[in-house]
Amino acid sequence: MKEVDFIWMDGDFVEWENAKVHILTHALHYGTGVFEGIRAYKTGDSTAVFRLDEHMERFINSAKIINMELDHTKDELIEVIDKLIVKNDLDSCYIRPIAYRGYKKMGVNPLNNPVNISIATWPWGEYLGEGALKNGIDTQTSSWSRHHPNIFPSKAKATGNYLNSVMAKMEAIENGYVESIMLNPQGYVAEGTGENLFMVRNGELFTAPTSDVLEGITRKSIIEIAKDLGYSVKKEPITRDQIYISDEAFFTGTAAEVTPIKSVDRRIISDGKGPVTDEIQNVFLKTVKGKIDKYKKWIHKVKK
Ligand code: PPE
Repeated sequence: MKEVDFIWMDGDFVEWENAKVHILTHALHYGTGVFEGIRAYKTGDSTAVFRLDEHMERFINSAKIINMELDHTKDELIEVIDKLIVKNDLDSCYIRPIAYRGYKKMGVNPLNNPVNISIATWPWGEYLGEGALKNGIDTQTSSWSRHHPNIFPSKAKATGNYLNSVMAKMEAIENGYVESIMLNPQGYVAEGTGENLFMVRNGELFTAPTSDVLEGITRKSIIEIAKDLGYSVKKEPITRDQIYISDEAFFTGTAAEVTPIKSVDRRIISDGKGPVTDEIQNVFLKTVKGKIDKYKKWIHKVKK
């Protein structure tokens, strides 16, 4: 990965190579952390962070779900992000806030351990491989199911939840695919290991209801963009074979942006990128760079 100069840890800007934690950090053993993934894009003379407020809102909500009280407010954390981008001299980057139960006591009970917090930034290119945005990717249906909501707090972007994604991701790669599509415990399509999913059939868009998936901020943006473009968007259970016979399908996420799905379980979906995906990807990539007036409300300009 591309290293930069500083990572912010519990109030201090620490040099990248010194941003370390104790081996008995609670979160390392028990998955007791929450994180966010945010992207900043270069726009003309400044840096634009996409939907920063919503990401930090979700961060705080994730912490609430797993019973962690943060000793920094949303506004304080936003100020840190501004400073960190400037200090690291970045004009486009990925931003990773993480809050976690730190070192004090061992054992499952986290309540006596401190809550630590850190923010890192680094340049991050195409998440699903070079050319993925243009050419699309090959996917499989995972043999691992997505979370049942009463097994994991699936609305929290919690570190522990991600072992499920890690298993499905490794399975995809070992089988020669780029990404897995995960089904919910009832067998309906939920999401990718780090993305939400849309399919297009007969000019209409479909995506899983939020009950089954992470409430993706890109997903929400795409729904608004698609509706503004005149498409109907249905949030309803989708079966894997509906995707096999869809006209187009694509993943959305902060890291993945809008990545076309070329095939699922070796059924070709579209020859790379269909026209609807193309149109939506185009508008999205302009939106995040602050080039569309209507969506400038989603842009936070970094204060230098
Ligand atoms: N589902 C999952 C499981 C998920 O992890 C993400 C984001 C999304 C949907 C899309 O959410 P949003 O970014 O708000 O549109 N995954 C993040 C982490 C990726 C990683 O490998 O780390 C991301 O895209 O930043």
